[in-house]
Amino acid sequence: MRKQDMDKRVTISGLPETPREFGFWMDGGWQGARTLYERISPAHGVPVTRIPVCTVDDLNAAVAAARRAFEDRSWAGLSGADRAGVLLRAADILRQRRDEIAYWEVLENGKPIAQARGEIDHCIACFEVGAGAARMLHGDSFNSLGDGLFGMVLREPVGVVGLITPWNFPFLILCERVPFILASGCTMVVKPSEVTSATTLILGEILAEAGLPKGVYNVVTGSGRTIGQAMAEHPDVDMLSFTGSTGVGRSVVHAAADSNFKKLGLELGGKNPIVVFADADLEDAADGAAFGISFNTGQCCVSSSRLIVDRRVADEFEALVVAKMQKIVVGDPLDEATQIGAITTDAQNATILSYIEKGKAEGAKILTGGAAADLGRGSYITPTLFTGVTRDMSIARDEIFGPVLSSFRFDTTDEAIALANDTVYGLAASVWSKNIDTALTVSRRVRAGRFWVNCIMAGGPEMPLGGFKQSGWGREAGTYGVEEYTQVKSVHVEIGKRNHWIK
Ligand code: TXE
Repeated sequence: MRKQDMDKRVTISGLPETPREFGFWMDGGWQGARTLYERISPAHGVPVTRIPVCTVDDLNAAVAAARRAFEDRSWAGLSGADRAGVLLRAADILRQRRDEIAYWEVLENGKPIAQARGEIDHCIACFEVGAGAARMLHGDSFNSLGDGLFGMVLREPVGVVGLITPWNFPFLILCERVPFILASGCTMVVKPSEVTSATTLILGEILAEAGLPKGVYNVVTGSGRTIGQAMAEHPDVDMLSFTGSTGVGRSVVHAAADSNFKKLGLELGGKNPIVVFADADLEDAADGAAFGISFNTGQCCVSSSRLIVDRRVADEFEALVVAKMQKIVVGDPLDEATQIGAITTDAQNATILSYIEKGKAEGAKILTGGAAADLGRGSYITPTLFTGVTRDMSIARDEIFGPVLSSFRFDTTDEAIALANDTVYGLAASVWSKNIDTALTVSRRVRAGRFWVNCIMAGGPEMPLGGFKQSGWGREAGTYGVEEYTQVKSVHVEIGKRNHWIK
């Protein structure tokens, strides 16, 4: 059976009888691979997908396809309106295939099905916003250079983009980038995480059906160490967008420097503060704090993992957070009622548990959680709140990437801001206060790329995302995201007769 036919026949409830087998996606079609990697559902312990282990030759072929598609102008040469048309058709197809894509996200990642569907809705919005941005992309002009000279600033697509994505939001992080890269006129090769590749591959089929010319979107699956590294070193990749760990981000920077100085976009780790003042609506803030660290089992780059709370209400507030955390439904991600599902990989599970042990050993006190939840199969960790955390502890400094919240106390606004900024990261932050002066002061002085006032993880793809400090370079999504994948060219036009240099 052809893979395309298999797509139409998947059941989207219960566990698959046999793992779904994929090819990799190149030049507008499925490609066979010699070796396959079998992904086991982290929640259910059964094989769910079989994904190609591509070779560096496969990568080279995909980059060549993306290069051909860029140079032949089949995409970059279209009007913004035509590019928008493809993106809008893709949004429609995503709407039709929403449940199917959500299902494979659940099986490979372990996230709850209801959450996964919500993420696909966000992805649809990304394509719609990308379509608008494609039509509105424009440069600038300088009518101020005198009567004899006119200046234009053109925005041109960077060229062939490499995109390396992680496993925590396989489809959402992909869709926060792909429509904006496409809107710019670039072509691309994607390398998803080896453990969550299915939906990135499915997107190839969707984009082809939407009318994307062949070679514009290619997916090469396999390990970071081989395919990811080769992509970062590739001399014919013009730009690389990497989302993942700070350590690999650093190696990608070296690889870019040692190859062709490719332009880089980096979204790396975070240790994001949530600052709660005594005048906040404490019930709302407690819900926000419990949600901010537990959503996606804390495996979010923007998880609010440091609670910085006004000492006057700290005991009361921590008790509210504990009550909220204890009500969170931890369970099988295919169950509609589940709020947090399985930890995505064994390695991540071990990392989170080791940080819980470090927190205890360093003298912090657990108010709730702090243990694995035994559901018979899969790895689950209950939402955890540590109090009595000091700045030097590893649970205060390191990105844990799990449902583990560390609580600190402050007496003054300046102290709260200093605590919030006491991290090498700067991805996101949140402040809770009903005092506009306080909320604005904290928003302006905390160094983070995304900020939420009396809310958390709110927003849409219209708004840019990205980090300050060691959380990364550049911005994704919205018009800022499209511009990131362009470079500007200054065009100078002389008007009238030249004033000769040689008289
Ligand atoms: O990330 P990796 P891992 C953080 C989080 C987590 C830690 C480790 O703290 O605990 O990173 O997760 C590809 N050259 N974040 O090990 O390895 C890899 O195949 C090029 C935060 O899974 O960075 C995958 O596609 N690419 C983060 C992607 O990089 C390489 C999301 C991310 O994997 C490569 C994920 C190499 N040498 C983890 N090695 C966020 N910002 O949201 C691996 N990759």
